[in-house]
Amino acid sequence: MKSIALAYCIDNIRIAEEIERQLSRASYSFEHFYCKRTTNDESLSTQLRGKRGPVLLVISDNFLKSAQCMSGGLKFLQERGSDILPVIVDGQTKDDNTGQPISAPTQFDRVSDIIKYINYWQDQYLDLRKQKRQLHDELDEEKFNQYLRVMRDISGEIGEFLRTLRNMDFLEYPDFIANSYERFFRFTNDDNGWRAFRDLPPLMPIAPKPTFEPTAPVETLPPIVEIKQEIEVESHPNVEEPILEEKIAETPVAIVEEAEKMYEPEPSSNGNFEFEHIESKIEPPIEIEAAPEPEEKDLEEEPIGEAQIQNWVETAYDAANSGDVQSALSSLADYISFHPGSFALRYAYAVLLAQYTDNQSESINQLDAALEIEPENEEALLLIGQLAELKQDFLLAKNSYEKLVEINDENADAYYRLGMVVAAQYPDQIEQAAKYFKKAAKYDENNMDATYRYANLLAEQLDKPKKAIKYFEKTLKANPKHPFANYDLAMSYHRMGNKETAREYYLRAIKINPELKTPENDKAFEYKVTAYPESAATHETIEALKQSIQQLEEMLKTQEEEAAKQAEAAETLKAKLPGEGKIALITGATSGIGRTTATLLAENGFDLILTGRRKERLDDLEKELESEYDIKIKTLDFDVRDVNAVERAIENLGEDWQAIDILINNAGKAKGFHPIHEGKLEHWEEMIDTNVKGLLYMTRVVAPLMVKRRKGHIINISSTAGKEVYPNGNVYCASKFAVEALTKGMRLDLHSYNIRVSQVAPGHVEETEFALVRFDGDAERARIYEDFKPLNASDVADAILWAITRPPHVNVQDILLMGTQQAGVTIIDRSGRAIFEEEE
Ligand code: NDP
Ligand code: 8X3
Repeated sequence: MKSIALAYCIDNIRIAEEIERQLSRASYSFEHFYCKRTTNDESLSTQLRGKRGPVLLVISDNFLKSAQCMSGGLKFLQERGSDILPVIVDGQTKDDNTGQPISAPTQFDRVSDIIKYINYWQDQYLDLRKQKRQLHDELDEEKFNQYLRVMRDISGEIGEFLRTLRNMDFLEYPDFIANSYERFFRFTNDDNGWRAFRDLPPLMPIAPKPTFEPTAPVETLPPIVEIKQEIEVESHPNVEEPILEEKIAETPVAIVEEAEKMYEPEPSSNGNFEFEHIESKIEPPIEIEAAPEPEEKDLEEEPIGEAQIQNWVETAYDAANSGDVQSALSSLADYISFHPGSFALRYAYAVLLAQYTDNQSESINQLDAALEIEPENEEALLLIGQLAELKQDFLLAKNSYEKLVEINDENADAYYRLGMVVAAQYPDQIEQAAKYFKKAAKYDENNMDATYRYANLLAEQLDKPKKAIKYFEKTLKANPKHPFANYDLAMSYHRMGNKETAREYYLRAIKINPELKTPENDKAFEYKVTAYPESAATHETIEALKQSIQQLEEMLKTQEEEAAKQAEAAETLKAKLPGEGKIALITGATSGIGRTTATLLAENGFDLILTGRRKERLDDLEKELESEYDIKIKTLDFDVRDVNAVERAIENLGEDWQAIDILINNAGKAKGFHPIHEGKLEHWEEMIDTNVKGLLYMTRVVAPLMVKRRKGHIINISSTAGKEVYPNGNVYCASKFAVEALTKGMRLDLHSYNIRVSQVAPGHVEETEFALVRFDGDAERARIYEDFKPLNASDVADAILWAITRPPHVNVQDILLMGTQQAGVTIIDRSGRAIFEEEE
């Protein structure tokens, strides 16, 4: 019997039973995991946590609206992706008028479908908050808050959940059962099973119809809420209707952010983007009186008694705690208008906003104002960081925590949070994350999670198993029952080739956490179930021996570690980054290939001149790179089509910056996709002016500076479109053919001045705005990379870095690169990108 986990919402049990009835004839046994509509029981993802192997996930409208099904669902999809076969089935609801059961289609392929679910969860969350206020005295506060957090998490994740699902190999139910469940057998890699199953006499399918037979008890509010007066939540078995008409007045940030992510907004007639359709959904927030900004003079205002302020603050907190947030906020706003220079009042105001309104942005604004009064206040900086994390503004969170550790370099909490943010959001800065965890552990000895996370990064990401061992052991010393540390130690020893010790730790690991005992692990650690009969005396001798071996190993380990540390330090001293002392100018650095190249060159020590038209983006990038790398940056915002602007920008650079070593002519674009007789003249002009003339203007001003210094390197970004023409590509292709001709021409004219000229010609590249620009911001048309894996912007950046770091006597003339699934401009294997995502 082959065992499969079958997970579903209880409302769809009929379908689950039908699947089991059919497929159990092919020697499959199904372990059922199901969820109801609330979170009172374990969530589905928790139930499935220890379950290895394939999972058949039946997803329906009911599933997507069930807190218990959805809680932790995104992480589950992301972690177990290829183990899961999602099967999409219709949900069930009841007709509003007749009360009859009807089916509720489960759709998530259009943006509007996704928005529908986001709204649903946002409403659930808001209603619950409202109930919290109404039931203030009768609540089990802690449990309610816990439930509230679950709802908030789901409402923040549902969009991503659906997008992740969309990118998986999901099946609609009819496709799932088609051809004798062929896709199921393919999923389980069981060709023989399928052949045998096809030959069985058919079992009449039972059409899973909508039903209201009580497949699951209809839940009211989660029982965790101990409410004296009963609250009716039920409307039909699937969807909990909001019990309160009046929506809580709050800005549903998640909706806006999700919508922004998914919609490329239509430009309005005046050319500005509008979000009217979204804004119309946003109801006014709890009225927050904007607390006045502090002015210079406020900082010198008459001091007021601390006790008095404390009193006001406490009164406001009391009011808020007893449910009157509105009056707490307005009274604080009043006090602030009389005492705008009081840090304590502003801070309290921000805390109330953070605690009671979920309006993180406004709370952050108020904290910023408070910090103008006390710029080094650690609590305010910490709170900004936390709020920014909630808002998923990780750069702000990181900056705030970094400032905090600048002020207090022993702030363990800030280091820990920095570690968490950097490890999760900045995969290219894992070493830094590890350092933060190390410091967090150093300054807070009780923070064992920091020690464990440090060890984990060392082992998993930084390939330093030996060092990791020390910290895993420290973790174990503090918590001998740690659920994973033994296993991590086993892995680390295994990696280092010390199989004996690895096995010992594995044995301890599975004793504490039996879920870790899998056939694969048994095999890897050569664990045999046979027990050796052992006398007490032998046992003692073995234990004593083990101890002395361990002591010996520890001694050797310390010596080896010292030696490794010294070698590492010497290595760091020696290593010189390839870009040190060199200046690279990149056009089009505000997005896509240019931006990614800027980051890679910064990492490699180049000083950078970054150009583009969008100044704020240049400013942000400058800040980001300067805070990360020890390099100098200059930003220039101009349009490459404007020859005067190009000349002015380079002339005004000053002598030091004019010593440009590398010019990367990257700014460029395609506009439109029409046959020649329908092409738009303005598109043609924009492409020729940017891709050809812009590149020429840049070269015309920078090349003489290189000629004067008799050194330099020009990289032109062409395209496969400059090698082959494709239908409707006419003018864009011509412009890139021109780039190739110009690359060759420049090389002929400049080689005798010791100037290298190269070209990089990529095929399709994602992580850029290229397609969006080509289709005038039409996000739907721009979805051209969904069914194959093109290049990443970083692949092109790698090629550029490689070309500019060859020894001076080598000129790489041309790099043509495409994704593996692309064989020519129009020859693309569009059978899906999953295998590349699994591998990478
Ligand atoms: P993006 O649209 O992401 O980036 C284009 C960059 O060019 C932006 O930084 C933009 O900045 C800048 N730019 C556009 N017009 C001007 C202008 N008039 N003046 C100054 N800067 C300008 O696309 P990519 O990163 O994909 O494109 C980079 C290059 O790569 C282009 O030459 C493109 O033809 C080429 N290419 C792209 C491929 C792809 O599939 N993506 C494949 C092959 C080649 P701002 O708007 O701020 O001015
Ligand atoms: C971009 C690649 O094929 O869209 O230059 O022209 S393509």
